[in-house]
Amino acid sequence: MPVPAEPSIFSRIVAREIPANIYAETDTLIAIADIAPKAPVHILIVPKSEGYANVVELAAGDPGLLAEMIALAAQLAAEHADGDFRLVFNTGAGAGQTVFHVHAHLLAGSLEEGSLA
Ligand code: D5M
Repeated sequence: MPVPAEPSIFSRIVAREIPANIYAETDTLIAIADIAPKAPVHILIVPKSEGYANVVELAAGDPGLLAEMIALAAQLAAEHADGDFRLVFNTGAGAGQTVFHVHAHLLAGSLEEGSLA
């Protein structure tokens, strides 16, 4: 699969080239605070590998890694909120995706109707 010419903002965070508030890190994933939170708990769950631009590509290419993302979301929602959560995968520029390195928005903590990332 093609490798992007420039590292994404998330790859630069994984490489510690730019700072982030890191909630969790595994061999395959990093979880960071979103820079512009839309909910009391707003964490981005990101594969360290930059190989997949969006969740559709990830689901087709590495469904196990997608399952790891969901399991980490549940863990973080239990640790930082009441365990209930919303996961948002913006997919495509028309849907608001701005970083084309697949990531899940974990939203939790007293969510209101319509509080989407
Ligand atoms: O979501 C991309 C998200 O990434 C958006 O909510 C802002 C967030 N972002 C961008 N730069 C940073 C840094 N440096 N730290 C933390 N969060 C960041 P999308 O679904 O692509 O619109």
